[in-house]
Amino acid sequence: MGMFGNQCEQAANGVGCSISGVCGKKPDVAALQDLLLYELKGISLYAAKARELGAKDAGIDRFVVEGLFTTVTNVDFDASHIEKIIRKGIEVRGQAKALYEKACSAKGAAPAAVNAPQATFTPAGDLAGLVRQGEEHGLSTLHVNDDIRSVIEILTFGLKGMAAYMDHALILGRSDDEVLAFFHKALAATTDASLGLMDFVGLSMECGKQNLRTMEILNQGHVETYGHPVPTPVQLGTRAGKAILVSGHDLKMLEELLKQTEGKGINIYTHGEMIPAHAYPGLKKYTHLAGNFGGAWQDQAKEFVNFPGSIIFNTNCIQRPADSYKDRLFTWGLVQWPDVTHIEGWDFSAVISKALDLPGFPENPGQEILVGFGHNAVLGVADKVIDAVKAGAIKHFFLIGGCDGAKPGRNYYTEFAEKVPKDCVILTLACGKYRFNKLDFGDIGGIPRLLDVGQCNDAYSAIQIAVALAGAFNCGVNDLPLSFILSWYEQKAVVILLTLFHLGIKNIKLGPSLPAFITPNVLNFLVENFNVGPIGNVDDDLKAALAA
Ligand code: SF3
Repeated sequence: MGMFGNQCEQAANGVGCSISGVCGKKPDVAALQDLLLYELKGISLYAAKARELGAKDAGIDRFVVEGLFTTVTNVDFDASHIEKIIRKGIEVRGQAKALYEKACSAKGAAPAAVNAPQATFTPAGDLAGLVRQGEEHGLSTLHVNDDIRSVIEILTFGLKGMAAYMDHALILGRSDDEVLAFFHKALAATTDASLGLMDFVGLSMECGKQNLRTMEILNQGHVETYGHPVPTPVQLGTRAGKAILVSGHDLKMLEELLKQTEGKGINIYTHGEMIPAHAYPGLKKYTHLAGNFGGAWQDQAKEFVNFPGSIIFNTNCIQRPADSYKDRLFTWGLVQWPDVTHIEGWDFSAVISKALDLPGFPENPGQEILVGFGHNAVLGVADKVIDAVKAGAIKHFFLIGGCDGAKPGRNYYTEFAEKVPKDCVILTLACGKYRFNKLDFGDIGGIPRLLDVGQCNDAYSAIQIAVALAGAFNCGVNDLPLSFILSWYEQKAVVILLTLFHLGIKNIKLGPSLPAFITPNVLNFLVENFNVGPIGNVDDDLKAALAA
């Protein structure tokens, strides 16, 4: 059996999954996701040409964005659902072709032939046939050079990550034409045998740029809908009453659930990447947004057993559910798991009635932790921060963040945070923060030493903080006393890295292991241009960062 998965950090033995995904993905689902990606390229071949002629279609754009997000790690594990998407995709490809042809005829030009097999393939009539097609088209044979293939994978995974953020933005009614055009241009480029290594390097850097814009519109969507996050204590204990747990990244879904549960005696708890929700004025005004339950995504199977209410995932990262809680688990949006009830649309009554049937929690208050240090909050006390740096009270900033995961090497991040000297501030974001966000770091002259910037997409906010600090000190971001200690897991982390590279940010330490899809030559390129390096020993890495 061949390799079918190497796109995330848990790829077996740091190379690739073969028999079954370490994430729980079965070979048939992996093959169908590959076929969906193959089909999306066919759609984008037409959509890119149509856009060159000024023609676009929001439905086609959205299908490609959602299709890409569907193939991100820990999103959709349901073969029959992916089959439905593929069959719909053939209709969408026809619409994209018609759009292109209509645009040509409006200009009085003859449409160019689109002969790439992605634009012409016919899906098999049954699921087994689709799986076989997916296996055939999983690994592109267009380029034989391993380095080119490696950069194409970086670009593809970057596009998948960016699609996740664009999907959230679209749900909030935000969009950007240039970003949508780039999805098509870049997907189409992966089918072009005439392009070489540096073309794909350029496209990968452009992907980083387009993702910065995507995170910006998502940030605008959040802030304009729910207000700027404000520093807010989050309760880790429980409140007496029925309970629903929300996991994922989507704030709009949480808001709808909060509205529909008002006055019903149900408390809503956040899980994983939903914890920053507590800091948004438009969400924290709901008094039944009670607290946060559990840690990062990889602990869900052991923690959800103890959640006495219903549980809903609105984006990744879902894992194989244990039988003990499968019947009270729901999915929404693009997340799907076979035999787990999926909520279509915005009616959460099934989740609510399940929660009402379950015992709920007793009153049991616990620790509180602070969230809500987005750029608006941090820059609101910028004068204090700058004075503290000038006076020598703050010596260095560490951005310790990214995705969490199950590998034992991830203790590095806990140990690193613990060993950061007392005159340094830690910025954190994404689910990697659960490695240390319950520790007491104290403060420096009233400025907390641990500042939780938010979700992974709030890397945008962290970048704004870094840029503002650089402006205040009249230097570049690379000249600031700031070190990036990042953990990666899936494709959203890949695109954030591309964004940091696009911004020219150097000296990033990355772990717990380097991506399986990066060849030694491509790694050398990244080292030479960005001095990116693997995490090593905490004491040595800390010493080197403080000496820089
Ligand atoms: Fe975490 Fe899945 Fe990446 Fe959003 S939630 S950072 S792994």
